[in-house]
Amino acid sequence: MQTNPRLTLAIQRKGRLSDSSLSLLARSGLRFEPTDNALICSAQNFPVDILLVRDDDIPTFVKDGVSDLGIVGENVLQEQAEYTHDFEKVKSLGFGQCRLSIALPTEIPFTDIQQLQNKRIATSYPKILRQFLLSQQMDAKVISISGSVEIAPRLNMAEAICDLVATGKTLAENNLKEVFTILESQAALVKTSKVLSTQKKHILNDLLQRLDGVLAC
Ligand code: PRT
Ligand code: ZN
Repeated sequence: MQTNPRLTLAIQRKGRLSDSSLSLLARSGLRFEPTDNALICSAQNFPVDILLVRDDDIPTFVKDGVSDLGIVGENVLQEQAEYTHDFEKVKSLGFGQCRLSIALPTEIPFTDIQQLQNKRIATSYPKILRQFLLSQQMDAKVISISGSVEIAPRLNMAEAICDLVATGKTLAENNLKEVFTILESQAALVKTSKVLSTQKKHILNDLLQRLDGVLAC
């Protein structure tokens, strides 16, 4: 017996992009009821299954074709850049805006990014930071930590940090100042590069039309 195909879309289960991702889908007319611990949730009125996962895993799911689509920050996509030929960015979605910036302790005067030459920079985005340093022909020691990067200068682990900034409140609270933006980011819809069946392509086109309608408002 042949079952009707359904598109899969991976979104962040719990975090900064979750509510806006669910809201975008709801405003696009999809009806679904995610429960607290559910990892998958089927739209009741549209052939889409929503996978609720950690944001860092979304590029892998989409790359492997486990999920046809994903909604994830461009910062995460870029950090996992080896996958770029395995998925296509369909569109930016206008939420989850932030920037990846270099920040210094407030008391350190900033003149030029070159002053970080041979210094230590703590970050959760080692790949993007290394690419940036290379583009500036700079050498600096990249200290890779997975969270609470803002604490590194106070612990004398690093002279600077490279982290996501939205309002700048967290930096200020930690006596840090933003001095240089490396990357502007927002949430994006990505699609697997694996070939979709004709039926799935139809579902995708329908979904994209709905999303475009909402995003145009
Ligand atoms: O559990 P999971 O792995 O899914 O979530 P996560 O903890 O890795 O990610 P999460 O929910 O923190 O962020 C998901 C995505 O939201 C990021 O990848 C970005 O694309 C986007 N985003 C937008 C942000 C921010 N704004 C943001 N402000 N991600 C993180 N922050 C953090 C930042 O790291 C810093 O600690 O918020 C702090 C700074 O915020 P401000 O407003 O004080 O400047
Ligand atoms: Zn994450």
